[in-house]
Amino acid sequence: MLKLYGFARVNEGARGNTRDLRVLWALEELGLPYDIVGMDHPKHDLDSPAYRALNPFGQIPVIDDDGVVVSESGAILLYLARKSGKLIPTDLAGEAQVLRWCFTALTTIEVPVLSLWFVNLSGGKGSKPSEALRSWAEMRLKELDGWLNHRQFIATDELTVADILMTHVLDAGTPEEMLEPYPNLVSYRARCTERPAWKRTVAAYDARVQGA
Ligand SMILES: N[C@@H](CCC(=O)N[C@@H](CS)C(=O)NCC(=O)O)C(=O)O
Repeated sequence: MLKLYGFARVNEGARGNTRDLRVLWALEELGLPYDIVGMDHPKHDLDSPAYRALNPFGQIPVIDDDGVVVSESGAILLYLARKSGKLIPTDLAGEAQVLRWCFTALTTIEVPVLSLWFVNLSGGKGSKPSEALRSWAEMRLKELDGWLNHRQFIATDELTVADILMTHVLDAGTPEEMLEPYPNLVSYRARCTERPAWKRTVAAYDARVQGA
């Protein structure tokens, strides 16, 4: 049985936004059976030698699929999609579009948005780096909004794993007021988060994962 290492307890600020949700959502869309190995972050479960052997960076998520160990949410989603032949086209050209937009979500969009969050969190608010980061993030969000004009999903005409990654970056990683000027981003995120699989994922996470 596929094992997913996800949070059982995590600090209250992160609860509800953690990247194991990307994998849980994909598993729910795919209908694959799995067991959750619940990790207690404040108790330093992620620092144990056993967990570091699975992920040298001591981060969530990781899967162990009968000995196939994969970390990195993007790599995990692509593995699950290719394994099940769903949420990704099987032809090379279609697959290339999904790869393209998975990388876009995790590099072109998540990097500036996450860096801005981190600088602000570390007390850099109002400082030059924060302003520069803010315009970098805004520029990318505006460009993404343009791409989503007249598109339902990011990579193809159907939901793919690229949408799960992009939606989670926009939902969990991007401050709400930064999305407001971009109607295509707001409606895209709503279209994806209204899916029953995402709602089931969030309900199960909220019931299981404790805040600290
Ligand atoms: N690039 C990684 C990032 C994983 C990551 O940042 N995980 C966070 C939770 S959302 C974590 O485990 N943080 C705990 C820590 O770094 O101590 C991915 O996409 O999987």
